[in-house]
Amino acid sequence: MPAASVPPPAFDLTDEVRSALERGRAVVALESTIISHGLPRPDNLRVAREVEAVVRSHGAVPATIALAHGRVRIGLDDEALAAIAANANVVKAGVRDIAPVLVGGGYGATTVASTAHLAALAGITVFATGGLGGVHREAAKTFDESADLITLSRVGTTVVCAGVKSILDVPATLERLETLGIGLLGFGTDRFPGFYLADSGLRVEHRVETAVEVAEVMAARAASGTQTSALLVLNPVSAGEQLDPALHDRVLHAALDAAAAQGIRGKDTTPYLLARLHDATQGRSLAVNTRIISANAALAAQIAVAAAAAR
Ligand code: PSU
Ligand code: MN
Repeated sequence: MPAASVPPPAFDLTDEVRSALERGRAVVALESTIISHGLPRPDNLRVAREVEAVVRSHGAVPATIALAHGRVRIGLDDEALAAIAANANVVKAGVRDIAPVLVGGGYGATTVASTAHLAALAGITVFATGGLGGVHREAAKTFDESADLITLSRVGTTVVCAGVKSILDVPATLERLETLGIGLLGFGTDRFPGFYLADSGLRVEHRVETAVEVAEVMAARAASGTQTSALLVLNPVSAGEQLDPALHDRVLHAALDAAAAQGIRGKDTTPYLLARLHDATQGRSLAVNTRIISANAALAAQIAVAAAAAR
């Protein structure tokens, strides 16, 4: 569906994104928390630019989403992208943070949740990221469950990801995805991907092989009125490119212990753990993370092109 609705008044779409949406062309939403909080400087700016280039090279228009100077920006120019990447004061903005950050007038980087929310309002149906937030380990005690999950139960966006971050309790997250009615499609796999790892050890029921099949499922969701919650397209890193599982387990446990010892909590938890992993693996987890994001951006662009052709 092209943008049937007019975006709310605080939205600024770039001319390129607006024109693509008006013509029913392929657009891919991209989040900005991954740039500001998920990846270390200065690699983050390079990756953000590369991911936009990957989307373009597959025939779609990238729309990186962020908050800047009181406006919701759908599509960023290079100046805004560089500011989000360089500025240490950028707020990690979930859905509930959007309004206060707009009033504050500074920069806000949107998470999976707030990006999916804003993309849907702008009329963008396909979104690419690395790994989703979910249920944290020890959540039974801390109640730490990412707001990504509840938001994805409320918007019909198709989200291409490598599963949920492996720092989480993956089986518990899968149960919550089922409860919340969030759709899962394995892309060329029957296994739920493990973010840095090709396989989390869990199964996915539905599998597709091509972007055209994903577009068919999107159309069937619209036709059956089941587009009220998100569709996750699960795109695993290959076994050859994954982080060594033994290394992954070792550094993750050290990072979890360090987070507990330092009393890290709330929305600082995920950026802290990712940064510890990037340090402890001498950048190997960063390389895998970067590869995941690029591969997901490429697939999201192909899906957006197939969905646009089907309209
Ligand atoms: N995936 C990544 N890197 C990230 C994130 C996801 O590869 O930095 C971010 C996303 O923005 C996601 C957020 O929405 O982490 C989840 O944070 P929390 O667990 O605090 O909800
Ligand atoms: Mn949390």
